[in-house]
Amino acid sequence: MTENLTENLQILGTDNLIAIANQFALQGKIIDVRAFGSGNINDTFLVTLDSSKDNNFILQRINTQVFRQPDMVMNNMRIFTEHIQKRLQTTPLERRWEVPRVLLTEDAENHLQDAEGSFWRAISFIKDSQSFDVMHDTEHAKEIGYALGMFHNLISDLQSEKLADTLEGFHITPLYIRHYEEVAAKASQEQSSEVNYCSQFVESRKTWAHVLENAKAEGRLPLRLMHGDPKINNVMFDTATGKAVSVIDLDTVKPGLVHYDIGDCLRSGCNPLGEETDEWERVHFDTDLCQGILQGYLSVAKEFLTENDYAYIYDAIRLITFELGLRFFADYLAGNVYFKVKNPEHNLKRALVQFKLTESIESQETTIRNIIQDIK
Ligand code: GN1
Ligand code: MG
Repeated sequence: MTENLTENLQILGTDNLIAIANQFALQGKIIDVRAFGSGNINDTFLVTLDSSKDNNFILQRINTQVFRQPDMVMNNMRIFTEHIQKRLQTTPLERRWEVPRVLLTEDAENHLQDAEGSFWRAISFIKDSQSFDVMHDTEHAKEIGYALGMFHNLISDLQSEKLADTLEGFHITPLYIRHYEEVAAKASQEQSSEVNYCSQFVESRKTWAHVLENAKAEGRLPLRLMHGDPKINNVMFDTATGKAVSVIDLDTVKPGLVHYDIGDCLRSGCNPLGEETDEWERVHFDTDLCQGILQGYLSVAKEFLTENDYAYIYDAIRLITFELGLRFFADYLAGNVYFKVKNPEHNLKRALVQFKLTESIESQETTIRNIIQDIK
């Protein structure tokens, strides 16, 4: 997404960005602002200061078309980061683990609104850390799993009602199906073989797509707090030790199912070509990486998982992969209104990647179920 981000930087202007960043209470002078990361929703920048301590922070413009009540997002963030900080103080871990902090403005506000009405906020940068878009090996996979497990563990004793629902319908697959049906009925795109493949792919899995929502409604899966977006580049690794040290991108931490997270982490982590690959026909789900992530996850999550939770892990992996394909495909049909794109076909390509990955998961169902059975 680098071109997209550079474009944003040009539109917003470095001087404007510096002026906005300067309104946060800073310890030093700004020496650089640059587009950062590969997010599909918000605009993210890395700000560098001339100070010797904490010389970087993250400046973000929240996409208020998606997060319609950004105040609620910030309020949630304050509640769960305080909870986690307290837990870490009372029961320190034996390894480095950090939680991003919300940085306040000079007026002690957790965000600011610019003249155009854009919503800006600043978040601390996890020092000496980096993230990766694709998985390296099973050690890396175990660390990603550990990070998600640790994140779930640290919020598992915070009541889910304490956090607001900041993005209604997020990960509720039947609602994405309904939205897809609405946009497909109006869509005017050419019926290419790729579009037909996607339509048929969705059509043949529509009834099954209720699997997690049914389990939730029937009380087999409890509502818990979740991260909402634990893709692999949202896990930060210590640059010296190579160990996971933080989970970032906390906008979607809210009540939901931990299964959405497990599914999302595996669909993102076990696709060695990455979700932005052009070679969608070669996409596959790597079961060794799957085993690594689940091992790392269960090393910290065993305490709070029930027998039913294990029973739905396979469905979660398959469903969240399918769901992201469905979300990309529907957005393509709707004219690319939700996810940022580099070209008009971008969301169609992304959908094909996720559907190929879903097929690969389906063809390895027995292996994946055996992995879950063996390590639980
Ligand atoms: C979006 O913006 P980003 O990249 O953090 C999306 C996730 C998707 C992801 C796919 C709020 O996250 O659900 O899994 O793209 N976030 C939202 O890359 O819709
Ligand atoms: Mg995100």
